[in-house]
Amino acid sequence: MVTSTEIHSPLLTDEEGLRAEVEAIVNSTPVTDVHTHLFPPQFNEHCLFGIDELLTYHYLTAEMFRSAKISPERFWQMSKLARADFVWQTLFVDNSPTSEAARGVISVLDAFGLDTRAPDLKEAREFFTSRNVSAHIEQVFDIARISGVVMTNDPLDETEARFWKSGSDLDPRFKSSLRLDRLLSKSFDRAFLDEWIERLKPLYLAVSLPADFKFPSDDLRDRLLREVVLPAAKDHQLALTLMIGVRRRVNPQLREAGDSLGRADVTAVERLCAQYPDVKFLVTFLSRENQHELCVAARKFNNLMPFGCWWFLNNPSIVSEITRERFELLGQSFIPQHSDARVLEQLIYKWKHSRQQIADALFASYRALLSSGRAVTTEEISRDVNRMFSGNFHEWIGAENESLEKEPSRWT
Ligand code: FIX
Ligand code: ZN
Repeated sequence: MVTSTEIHSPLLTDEEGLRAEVEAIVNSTPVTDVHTHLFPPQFNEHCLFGIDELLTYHYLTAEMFRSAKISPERFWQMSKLARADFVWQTLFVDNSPTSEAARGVISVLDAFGLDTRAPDLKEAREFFTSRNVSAHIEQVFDIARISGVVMTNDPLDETEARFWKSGSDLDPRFKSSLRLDRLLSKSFDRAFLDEWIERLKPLYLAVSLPADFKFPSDDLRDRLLREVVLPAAKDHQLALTLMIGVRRRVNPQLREAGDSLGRADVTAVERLCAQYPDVKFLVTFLSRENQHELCVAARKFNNLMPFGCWWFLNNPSIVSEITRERFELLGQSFIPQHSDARVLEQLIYKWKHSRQQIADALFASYRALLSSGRAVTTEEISRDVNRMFSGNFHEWIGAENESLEKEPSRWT
């Protein structure tokens, strides 16, 4: 029987009406993009946008080598514009762009009314170079319905360090996160980390870890995590983001397109969560095989927040599977997606495509609930989507009690 003790809006008992409502809410709710590699113009060469950057994205480089007869040496000798032309010719003219990354470029061109079957890049180049960067960022955020993006900030990067040390104000649409990968491969002390936390005011600390990551372990990274990073996370009340399962440069000739993945050991995360109950962990795994174990670990530790369908998992069929699995095991206590965008306009396609899968999976959950005897209301759908698209993250970064309209201190 369909009942409700407190009805604010009508119960959605008709499947077609329910589907329409879920799609409308998922498509219009602003999202906080919790992990990207985007930067505002103040970061000079790190601020990437436009068709040449879109086409030379490492996802597409890897795919191009499968369809063109060109050696990596020759490809890397070409200028960026020539590489973009080559990728367009190979993947979009000589072949149909059906891969997720290639279809993504089509979604971007379509969003701006550009010719998706163009024989060359003339029109697209003219369009993107004519844009005012700040207005363009605004428009992209608007189309993708993004309320803010979190950057990946490496204190050892010279361009970044120049910006942070200049004391300039950060573009408020971009938030910082302190990335520890390079630091953890060297050595650093607590004073150094505290200084960078003070400078960046990051929303969280983050590290990507290899598929063979173990905790505990007998190495420098383990010592630094235990002695420096985890105590700092606790003292500053900063969540620690773990992105686990990457195998870097399995084919070094492909450069940044040469990274792969491996199945990792989820018990390492369970031990971290158990030993550091005062630290909140945001965790994603790169291997599809780890996803179910991650959900089960999250059921055991409420300081663990699964997030995103990372990199090789960001394909509609896999996003659909993982999201449904998470609904079934975790309710709405997870962050369904992040974009990992490196090029501004990727926000458009990554979020458009993800929202489609999230809406389908959420509709399927509510339909199952309906068939068990409980209907949902529009208000409840909005509450659930808001929780997943921003609430869970704001809780993890300690901003959950502050109204976003009032621009909370850490979030702004
Ligand atoms: O380590 C990371 O943050 C990864 O997301 C990147 O290194 C990777 O190259 C990427 O862009 C995946 O989407
Ligand atoms: Zn990333």
